[in-house]
Amino acid sequence: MGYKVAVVGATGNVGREMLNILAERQFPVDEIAALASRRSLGTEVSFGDRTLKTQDLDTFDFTGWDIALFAIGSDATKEYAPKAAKAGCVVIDNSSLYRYDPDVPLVVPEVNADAVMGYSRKNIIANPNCSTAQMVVALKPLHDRARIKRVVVSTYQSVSGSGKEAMDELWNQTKGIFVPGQEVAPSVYPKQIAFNVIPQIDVFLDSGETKEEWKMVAETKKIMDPAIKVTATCVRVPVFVGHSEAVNIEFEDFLDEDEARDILREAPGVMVIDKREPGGYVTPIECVGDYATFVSRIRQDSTIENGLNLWVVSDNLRKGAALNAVQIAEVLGQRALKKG
Ligand code: 2RA
Repeated sequence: MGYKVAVVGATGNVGREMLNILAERQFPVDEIAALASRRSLGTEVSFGDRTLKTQDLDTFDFTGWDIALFAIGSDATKEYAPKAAKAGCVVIDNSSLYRYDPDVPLVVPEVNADAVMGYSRKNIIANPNCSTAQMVVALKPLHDRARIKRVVVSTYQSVSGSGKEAMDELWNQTKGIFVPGQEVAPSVYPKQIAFNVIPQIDVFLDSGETKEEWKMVAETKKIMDPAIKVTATCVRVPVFVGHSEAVNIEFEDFLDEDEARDILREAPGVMVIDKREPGGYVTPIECVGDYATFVSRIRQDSTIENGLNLWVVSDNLRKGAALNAVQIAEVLGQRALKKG
């Protein structure tokens, strides 16, 4: 016996990946519903070798459904997630709406799987932001060994994190640069993204940091340890899929780079590719479609007493969103919503 699973926002980048990953990992599904807004109604999406027609989220009745994976914006989530949760369906939400709610667990299964059980407070579990998810997968095993005091992270985030329109903007702007008269002005982004980098992701806050940077701080604390200090600079780069991060870590205790490499090799969800030769590291193109968080360039930071540098790369639509949500559903199934 399996689960009745709804994917909300099934026509978006993340919703489609959720359906792919549920099928790939053979999540025990008895019934599947692909839900979308009225404007995408009837659009077909793939689920393994099946094709599903999207149904109207607005009129869908969640009664009797076990799990809903939400991949829509915060405003729509605010309207529909409480309806689903009230109907007894556990919501796993990819928006930022519930991430900082003390009554909603924020979960990365490799890091804090036990927190899933807090779902029962509101029938909602939050999925973290993509840039946080891959970072904490790499940080947790190192924190367990040497206690992290402070993290300085710079991100290089792909345009798929902003949705399909942003991917089109990068594609069309790139083509337009070579074809006179077909230049494409920035519309999703505040500046040209083709052949450029933009040091702004999400809105600016009064502190001067952007909301994406603030999310990395707040979410790392909630998922891993409130004592860890994080400072982030988040940058959009002209890459379609795959977020990269240069991470500098200061520990309480000394951690040798070779020991760190060994720890990361054994860590769940991590793949170490770290040869000190040209190309002996992972770039975003190589991580597309993969489940792992790749760690490369592991090396001592000799400017501080107990410091390490890492290069961390992952498929932002997978570990950063859809895969993490399906992994949460798997833990929920094993620990709480047992079937058959
Ligand atoms: C981004 N953080 O990459 C977003 C996606 N969740 O813009």
